Amino acid sequence: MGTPDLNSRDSIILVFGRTGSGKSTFINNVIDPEHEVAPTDPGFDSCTEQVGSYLVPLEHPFYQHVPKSMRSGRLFLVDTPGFDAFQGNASRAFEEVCKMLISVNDKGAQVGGMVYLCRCFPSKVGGEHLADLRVFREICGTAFLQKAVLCVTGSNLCNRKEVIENRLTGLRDKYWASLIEGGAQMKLLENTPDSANEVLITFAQSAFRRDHLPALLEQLKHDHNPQSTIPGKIIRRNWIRQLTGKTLDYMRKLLGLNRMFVKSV
Ligand SMILES: Nc1nc2c(ncn2[C@@H]2O[C@H](COP(=O)(O)OP(=O)(O)OP(=O)(O)O)[C@@H](O)[C@H]2O)c(=O)[nH]1
Ligand SMILES: [Mg+2]
Repeated sequence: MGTPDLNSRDSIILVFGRTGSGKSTFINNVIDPEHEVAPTDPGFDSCTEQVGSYLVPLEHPFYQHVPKSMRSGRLFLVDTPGFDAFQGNASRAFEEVCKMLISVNDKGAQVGGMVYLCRCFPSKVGGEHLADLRVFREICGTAFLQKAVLCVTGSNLCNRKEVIENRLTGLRDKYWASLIEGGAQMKLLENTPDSANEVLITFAQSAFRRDHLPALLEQLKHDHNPQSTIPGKIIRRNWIRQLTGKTLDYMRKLLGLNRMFVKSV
């Protein structure tokens, strides 16, 4: 698993989102709903630990929607680990994504689009969510937003329509507003093949068109070092912030224990 064997007619769509947002589930629903080609997990820990690419089968209805002149290429979906997932390894996951982008570019293939998944019901939209969104924004840049689809997953966890509407409005009008103004589309993604295929077909007209490059790839073309790119720097900064927070927590606990020990002697 890793970078697919691409030729210049092929295209990839990258799937991003925080851990547990449903990236691998989306890919399974498109590629093969009967078999779990991309591993998923309902537990608390992050599941996907490496970037993986999956060929959308050539008999998939997606290709029928691609303009005839571009229909000779193949489409791959790229599953990514959530950049929030493994603290220390977030930079490693990002490096893998960069390596794949460089290889796609070297082979003359296309980055046909990006999907960003977000759960409808995070407890609150906190700092980590915003940091993740910022990384996605920087990966896309401005022009490439036209090839981005923002998806809300997990809406079936609530059966009150007005609550779901309220969450969607919050994302549309506040947190995702600038991305949508820039050209990104927003979709409700259910955990079904029909819904996943509908999202995929959104890309049919543009996935093989040679127009915009993601901002991250533009940066990598000048400097292959992922850590020199803007999203690379943000991921690293977030990791240092998390590590500092954890160290401080640990020291606080240690000091608390020491006080208890002093009191008891
Ligand atoms: N209710 C509900 N559950 C979902 C949905 N999408 C995914 N899930 C469940 O959420 C869990 C996590 O989904 P994954 O597809 O593994 O999430 P991921 O984004 O790939 O997670 P990482 O690999 O850890 O980054 C699985 O148990 C899925 O069955 C959805 O739309 N609705
Ligand atoms: Mg996964």
